Amino acid sequence: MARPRFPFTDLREFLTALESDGELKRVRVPVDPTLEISEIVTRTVRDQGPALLFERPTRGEMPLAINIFGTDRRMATALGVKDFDEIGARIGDLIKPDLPMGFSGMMDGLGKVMQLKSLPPKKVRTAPCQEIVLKGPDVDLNKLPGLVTWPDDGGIFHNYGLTHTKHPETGKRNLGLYRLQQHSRNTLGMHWQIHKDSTAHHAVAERLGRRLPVAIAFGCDPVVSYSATAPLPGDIDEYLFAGFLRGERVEMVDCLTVPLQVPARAQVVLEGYVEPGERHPEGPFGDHTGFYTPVEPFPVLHVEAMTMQRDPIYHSIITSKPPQEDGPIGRATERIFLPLIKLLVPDIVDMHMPEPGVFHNCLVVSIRKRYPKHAQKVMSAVWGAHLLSLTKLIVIVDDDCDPRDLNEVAFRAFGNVDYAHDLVVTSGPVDHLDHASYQQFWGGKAGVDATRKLPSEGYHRGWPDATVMSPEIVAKVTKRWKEYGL
Ligand SMILES: [Mn+2]
Repeated sequence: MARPRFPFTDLREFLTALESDGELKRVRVPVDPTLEISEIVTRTVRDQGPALLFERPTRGEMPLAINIFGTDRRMATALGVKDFDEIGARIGDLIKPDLPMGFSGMMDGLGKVMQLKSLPPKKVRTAPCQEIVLKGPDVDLNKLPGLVTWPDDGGIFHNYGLTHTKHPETGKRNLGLYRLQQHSRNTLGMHWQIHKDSTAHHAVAERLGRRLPVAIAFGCDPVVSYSATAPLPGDIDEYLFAGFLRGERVEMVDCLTVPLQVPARAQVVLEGYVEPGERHPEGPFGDHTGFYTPVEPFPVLHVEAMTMQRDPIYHSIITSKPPQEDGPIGRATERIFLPLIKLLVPDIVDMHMPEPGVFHNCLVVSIRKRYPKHAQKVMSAVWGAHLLSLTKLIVIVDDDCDPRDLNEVAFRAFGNVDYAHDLVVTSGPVDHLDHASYQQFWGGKAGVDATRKLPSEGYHRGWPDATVMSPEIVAKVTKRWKEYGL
């Protein structure tokens, strides 16, 4: 069989492509989804190893695919590019013509990109994801090989369930990725963190005193699975974004018991509702922060229907202290969204979230400094920008520093700073999962201005020149290198 090509129609095609690239290995012996798979995947990710298909998990009734995005190369294959910057450039080119400014500019810009390349989902009437239908008492989440990832986790979790909701008033759809704790054979904990789009939908439903319909899809085509993680502004449809990335429309089908649509070629779909006011303790769960997040009350999904393909494959992901599979996902997002962030903050030349910073803990930004306190202006802009606002530490460097070269960044951040002048300390919202802030949801933030300082900033000593060897000598030594006998 020929290797399937991008855009992949479903998870199975992507796995076939990975297998023919030598990027997928099958594990044929029985393996325990409680902890054993977690340890295997963590080691595999650390070694930049292949995607894994566990053919015989000892819980559930189907094989489990994992680590499918575990290297930058596989993530790029999933998105049909060699380099993530290709997508950023496509977005950048489309919005350049009329240079919108500011936050609304970015939203308009992104909206325009999506409309210019408008590839909305295509509705189909029959779908592989509904080949098998289980309703009411036949629903059993134990058919899925949900994982226990860490020894003190509160139970079984489903970590790659693509969650579909609609805003109860505007009808706008959201696709998001939230961990799901299996409370019983037909209920799940919805870990809707405070800053997330589905959380907002749920809040509106509760205000109206209405049930919120929810549909969760497991094992979608890799672009849709990636799009669920993308930090899109709340009113931008993830499926329009997925269509733009795929270059082809996503086929969707009506759910059987809720007024929502799901990808027709999903492997497994759960349909149900969240009752207003209902909460159940959720957690603990070992998250990507590298720590257990504490038990908190979260909404509960009552699953009323479970549909699936005839021979489904379940998809999941492991979260832990980096390196982990969300690293490549985050790096793709960083490159894809850079042109949009530049629209919002045009001063940014380049930026990078170092992996040990777990996304929100550290952002390095390079700028071409033009006026006094320019670095401080950029810090304020970042702290005001959509989900970047959750960033705790911002390091600003000059544009002759590559933000991905962490040794060079550290050299500047350690050496170019007078802490009485170049440190900004403030407070603001922090990630729901942040454990260091003294209270939940907000805390202290710092900005380090590691740029060269100007006389107009009160620095009158004359910034020293960096020691750089003259090019003639570099050339001479290169030429004579063998003569030295070194
Ligand atoms: Mn969204």
